[in-house]
Amino acid sequence: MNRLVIVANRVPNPRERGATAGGLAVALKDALARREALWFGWSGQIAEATAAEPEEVRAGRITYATLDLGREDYRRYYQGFSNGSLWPTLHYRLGLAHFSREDHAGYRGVNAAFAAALVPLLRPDDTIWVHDFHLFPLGAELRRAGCRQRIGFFLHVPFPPGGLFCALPRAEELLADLAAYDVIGVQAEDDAANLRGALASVGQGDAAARVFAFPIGIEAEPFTALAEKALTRRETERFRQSLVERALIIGVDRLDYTKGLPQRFCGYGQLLARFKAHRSKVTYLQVAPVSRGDVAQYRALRRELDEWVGRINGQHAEPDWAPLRYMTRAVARPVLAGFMRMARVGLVTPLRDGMNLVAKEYIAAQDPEDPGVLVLSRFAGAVSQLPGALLVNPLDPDEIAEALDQALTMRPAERRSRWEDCAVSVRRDGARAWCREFLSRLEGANDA
Ligand code: ADQ
Repeated sequence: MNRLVIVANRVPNPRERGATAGGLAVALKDALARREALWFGWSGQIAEATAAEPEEVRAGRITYATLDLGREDYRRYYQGFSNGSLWPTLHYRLGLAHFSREDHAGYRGVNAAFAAALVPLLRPDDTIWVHDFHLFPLGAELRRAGCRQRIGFFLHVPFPPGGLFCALPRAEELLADLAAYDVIGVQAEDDAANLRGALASVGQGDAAARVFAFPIGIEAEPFTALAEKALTRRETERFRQSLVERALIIGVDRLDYTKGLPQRFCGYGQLLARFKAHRSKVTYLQVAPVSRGDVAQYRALRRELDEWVGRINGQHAEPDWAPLRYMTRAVARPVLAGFMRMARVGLVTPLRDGMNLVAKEYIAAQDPEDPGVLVLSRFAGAVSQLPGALLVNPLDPDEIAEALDQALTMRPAERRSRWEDCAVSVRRDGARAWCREFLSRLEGANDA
C-alpha cells in the first residue's frame, strides 16, 4: 500500500504517546496502523528562525518530521493570521477578527516554508492529507513546486456563509488556493454548502464540485470502556462522595470564546434563580483548560468567567454546597470519561463548532440502563448526528435554563430513548469510518 502523508499544524510527540494525543491522532490511529506514514508539521517549539529542514523521528511505521517555528513566524502565522484572523472569521465572529498584512505575509511564508521542507521527503505515489485552516495554501504551494500526488484537505472548523468569509481581506486568495486540492472535506452539510457558494462566487466552480461533508466521530467502544473502568478509580470515587447524591451537570471545553461559556454560566444561574427546586440538589462541574493563554481575547474571557463563577457561587452557595465547580486545568481522559458517566446532564453549548467531539464522548460514556441527557447547541456540527439531544440556542441563557430543568426532571424511559437515538450514530459513524471515507474519496478520485 502506498504511503500516507499527514500534514497538520501540530504533530504529536511520539515520545509522549497517549498522554497528549490530540483528537486528530486518535482519529487517524487506524489508518496509520495499516500503512506506512509520514506526519509532517510544526514541532510546537519556538526558535530564533523557522527551520529549513525538519527533524525526523521514526516510531514503527510512522515517521514524524517536524519544523521549529521562528519567533516572528509564530507571532504572525500562528497567533496572528491563524488564531487572530481565520479562527474568529470561520466561527462567524468577524467582529473579533483583526487583520494585518504582516500577519498575512507570515502565514503565506510559513505555508511556503512547510512546502519547501516537505517536497524533498515526498515519493511520487504518496497520498497527501492536509489538515485545517492553518494550512489553506499548502496544497497550492506544493503544486507550484511540481507535486502531482493526490492531495486532500480537511477543515475541522465551520465554514461560514461566503459573504461573511469574503469580508476577510485576501479571502479570495485563500479560496483560489483551495482549488489545488483533489478533495476538500468539511464537517457538515451547511459548511459544504457555504464553501461551495464561496468558491463559486470567486470563479472556482470546479473546486466547488470537490467539496464534501465528512462528519468526524470518535471511537465509541474504547471510550465506553474507559468510562466503565473509571468507576473503580480512586478519583472517581472521591468525586462521587463529594457530590453527596446531588445530580451532576458536566461541561468540558477548551477555554475558548467559541464555546459559549459566559452564556452557559449565565444559563445555569438562571436555572438556580428560576427553578428553585434544583437549588442545593445539583452541582455543575465545568472543566475548561486554558488554551491560547497568550492572546488578549482569551485572557479577557478568563477574567469574565472568573467573575461569573464568583457571582453564581456568591449568590447561590450554601455553607455545604458550591453550585458551580470550575477548573482551568486539563483533566486526564480516563478521569474525564468517568466524570462524564456520572453526569446526569452533558452541557455542550458552543456558539459555533465544526463538530464537537465532547458531545459524542458524553453519549459514549453513558450507562445504557440509566443514561444522562445531552443538552446541545443547535450551532454545533454534531447536531445532525445526535437527534436525541435537547437542542438550545446557546445565546439564550433562559433557553439553557429551561433545557437543564427538562433534562434534570426527565423520566428514565425518555432518557433511554433519547440516548439510544444518539448512540446509534455515535457508534456507527466513528473516527475510523471518517478516515476511511475521506481517504477512499481521495484515493478513488480519478487523475483524469
Ligand atoms: P476542539 O475545538 O478542540 O476541536 P472538540 O472536538 O470538542 O473541540 O474537542 C477535542 C478533544 O479535546 C475532545 O476529545 C475532548 O475530550 C478533549 N478535551 C476538551 N476539553 C478537555 C478538557 N477540559 N480536558 C481534557 N480533554 C479535553 C476542533 C474543532 C471541533 C472538531 C474537532 C475535531 O473546533 O469542532 O470537533 O476539531 O475535528
